[in-house]
Amino acid sequence: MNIHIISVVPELLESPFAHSIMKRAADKGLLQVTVHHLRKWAINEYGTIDDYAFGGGAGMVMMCEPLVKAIEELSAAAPFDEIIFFTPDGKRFDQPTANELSLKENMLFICGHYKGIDQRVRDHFITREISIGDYVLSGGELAAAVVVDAVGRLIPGVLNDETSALFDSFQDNLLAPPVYTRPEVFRDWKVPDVLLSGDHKRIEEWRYEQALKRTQEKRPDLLEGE
Ligand code: 6GU
Repeated sequence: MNIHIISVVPELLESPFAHSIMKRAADKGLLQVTVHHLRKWAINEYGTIDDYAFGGGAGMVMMCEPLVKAIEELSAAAPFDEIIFFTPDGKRFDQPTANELSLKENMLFICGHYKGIDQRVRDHFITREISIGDYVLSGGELAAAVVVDAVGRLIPGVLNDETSALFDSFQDNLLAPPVYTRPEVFRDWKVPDVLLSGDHKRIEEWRYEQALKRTQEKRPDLLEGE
């Protein structure tokens, strides 16, 4: 999978993909993330990429020309399956969306800043608008990093044990059950007996009950659609 990201603060996108599972995905050739600085397509030698909003009001708007030039130049190399704009007024990102995006080959992510981007870019080029939650970030970069991580780990071969993504919280609308590791007793807190029983059927039943209980307690909204 190829993901291109257009940003005015590309430094924010250096570290998130350089470690751990995202690094392994890159090293294995399964996920390539390329970050482009929007200034490269600035309208003048001063690096201008934004301007005042027509109609007035505080805040700058990212201009059509740099964005459209960037989109057209990058699309010419290989057409994009999706051109996604990160914005707090987008559709809330969730696991089904991550699953869907994990099937794409070539995507372009555009990170907004300031008061957003000229609406004409949204109208004519953007295939999907994503928000990562109901709060405002200072730019789309951290949101884009969240989506790259959530999507990247679903690409077959990225996780060591491919089944492990199947048991993630949310994949079945349930939160994951509690987990424990050695020692069996820490202070006087003991690991539940069933997990030490070696009885895999009982263990699976226990895990399912716990997942259900946790979901009822913490996120009853996840069960309501059932
Ligand atoms: Cl995608 N962008 C910004 N700026 N703020 C957000 C967001 C995105 N998602 C939630 N808040």
